[in-house]
Amino acid sequence: ILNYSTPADYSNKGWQDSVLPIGNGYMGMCVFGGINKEVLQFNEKTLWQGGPSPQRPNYNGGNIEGSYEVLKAIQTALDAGEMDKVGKLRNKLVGEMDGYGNYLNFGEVRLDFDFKSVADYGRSLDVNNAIAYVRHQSSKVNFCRQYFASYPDRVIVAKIEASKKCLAFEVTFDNMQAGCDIVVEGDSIVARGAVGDNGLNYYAKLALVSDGNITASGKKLKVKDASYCELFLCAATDYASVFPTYRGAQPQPIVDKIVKNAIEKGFEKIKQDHTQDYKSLFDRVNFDLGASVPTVTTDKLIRDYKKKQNGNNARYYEEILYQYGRYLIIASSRKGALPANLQGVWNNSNNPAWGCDYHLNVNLQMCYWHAYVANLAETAEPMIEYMNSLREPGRVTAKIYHNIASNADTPNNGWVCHTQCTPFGWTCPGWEFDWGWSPAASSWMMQNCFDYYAFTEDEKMLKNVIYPMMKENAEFWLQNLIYEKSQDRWVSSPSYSPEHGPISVGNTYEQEMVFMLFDDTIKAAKVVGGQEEFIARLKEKMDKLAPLDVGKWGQIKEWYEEDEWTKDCKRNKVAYAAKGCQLHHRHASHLIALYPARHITQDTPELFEAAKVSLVDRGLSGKFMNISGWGKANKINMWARLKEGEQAYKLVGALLKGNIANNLWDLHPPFQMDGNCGYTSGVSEMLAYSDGNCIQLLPALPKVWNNGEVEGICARGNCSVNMTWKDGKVVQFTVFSNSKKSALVKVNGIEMRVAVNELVVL
Ligand code: FUC
Repeated sequence: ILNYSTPADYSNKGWQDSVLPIGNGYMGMCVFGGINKEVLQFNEKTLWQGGPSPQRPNYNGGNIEGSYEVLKAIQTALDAGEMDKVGKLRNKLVGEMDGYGNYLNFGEVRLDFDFKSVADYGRSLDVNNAIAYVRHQSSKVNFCRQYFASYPDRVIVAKIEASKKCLAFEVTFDNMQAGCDIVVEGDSIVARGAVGDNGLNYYAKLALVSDGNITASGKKLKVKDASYCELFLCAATDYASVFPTYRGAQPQPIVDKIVKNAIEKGFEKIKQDHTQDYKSLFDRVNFDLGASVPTVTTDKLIRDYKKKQNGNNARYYEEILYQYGRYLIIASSRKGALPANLQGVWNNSNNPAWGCDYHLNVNLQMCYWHAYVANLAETAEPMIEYMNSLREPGRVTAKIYHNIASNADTPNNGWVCHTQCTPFGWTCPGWEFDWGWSPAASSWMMQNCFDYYAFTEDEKMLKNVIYPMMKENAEFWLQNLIYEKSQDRWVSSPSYSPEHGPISVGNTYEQEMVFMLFDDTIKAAKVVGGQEEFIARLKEKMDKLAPLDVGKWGQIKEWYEEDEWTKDCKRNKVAYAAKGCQLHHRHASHLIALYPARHITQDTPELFEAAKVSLVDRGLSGKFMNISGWGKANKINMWARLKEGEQAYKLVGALLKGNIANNLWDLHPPFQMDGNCGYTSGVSEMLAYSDGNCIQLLPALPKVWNNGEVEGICARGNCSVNMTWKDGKVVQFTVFSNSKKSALVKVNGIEMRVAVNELVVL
């Protein structure tokens, strides 16, 4: 439980640092907990500007016709080493800016009270039940507000109670979109309008149920002489994930029905179903480092950790942040809705950082890294469906930028998307080459999708959804790779290591992404069956992708040319800087073969050692503390894969000290949910490593976590694990599976085959 003794400040900073977020995948709400002025800022996932619009009759997902010619010209110039020409052309290989749009703030529900005095104020978020509370006493009366977002009933629910029948407040919608029409209808307030930029119709309804008096006053409802008041909120738009119009049913009838049903069902039953639904996911994992619930508030817990990283409260903070990553994805990613964006579902701005979009050069991937290991595979389904929805627009990009056309004869001839995507089928590169060009980003996402199968072994999902999109993405690459004679490799050209230059041919990131895609696609193809010819085509190119190479100073090269910049087997800072490389860059894209892929393991000792060199090079110094939250979370996962518990733990400390807000949101800054999810996946990786063959227990346990237990973390191959450890050694464990008879486990340095569903005591 997250606890606070003061309300969140009603400001941008207060929103980011202190609000309590709740959500049901469709909608999110941020509770400020103000005493006389309670603000409940809310979102609905589809309320976006951008995309198709009467103002943009030629909307084409940002793709710029004629771009293939630019691609060819850049490839030719790169081949000829004409870097000046490449420099002039690179920013022509881009997509539009107009129509990209961004995620919007829906608005606020505002409650105005008139308390003359306040005592015993407390605000909390019960992560075990996904309910937020605000409690206080005023004039000897106890007041309690509770808030939750129900997925089964698709409503956000609030209940305000008083210990005497004296509850009085006013309620209205506030700070809505420009032009929003707010009307009181009986005991409800409705808000409707259309987004100025694209005409997207939206509608929200807030209904009140109370034992007191409810009266209308302009755009407000006034509640008086009540002992309780329940509020039911639902909002929607006419967005639909349908290419190319992206419009569907009008929201009003849907919302009206949801709210009517909620009122009929009643608060208690909705709460019961909500708790049951939430706990059916959340309760699957228990992570216990032996800490008991601290007496201090959560903000103090965080402050104290900065000074002292040992003791009960430090362990508690590490435990709860682990579960918080699970809480956030359950609240922001449920089947039927769009996947979690950069901020999950929560956004208080109409101009949020990076549009609060789907960023595919690490962020969306990271938001879902913990989904499988932390036993929440269902929450990944919206991400898989979303990626599947990008196939159609992704074919347009494949055609316009890469000359890979799908038509009646070859309907699934290849799809691709680049760094950033929106709900409106935006798959083209960004409007600047250096961050915007990233065809391999689409393939990186395929790893997230294939892992769904690797963990769950759900063949139906693999055959029907995952394999077809992987295959078509691989089909894209079979045609998009070019043969580079001097390297004797099939390469991606041009290539750019995410946000970290220089522009080159066949860099490690792009090559590895394609290699990983082909490798996983072959595995998937074998399960699906009858794909021999396709497998042979993949293998032929795969043999000459050669993604990984060890450079002169013992590192995993990020760029093929790196040896040329190296002198005396040392990283030449000057030469690297001259190429535009930054020391301690937050991305570690050349190490994706280590995590999330598994092409660098202890079975490849030379690469394994080189990965350590590269990761150290990315920094563990004081300076390094300044990098983004997700950058640190990324490296927890990587150090865990290198079986270096102490190094991984340094990053845990750096993240928890430097990038976690009072409400436990990860701060890039600003708030980005990837760092929360990446932390949870990183801790899971420290506790268990699986490759589908063997499950290694405690591969990277730091000393401070010498005693503990975990229940329900998942392993590839449809297994989950419970284990207890003492003094750094596993003392008992069970591997659970409903489809296997036995499992190979590496525990305390020994490999053993054990029967599943049986307790093994060591
Ligand atoms: C990537 C990162 C940035 C930021 C953005 C949303 O481009 O390099 O740091 O997280 O995504």
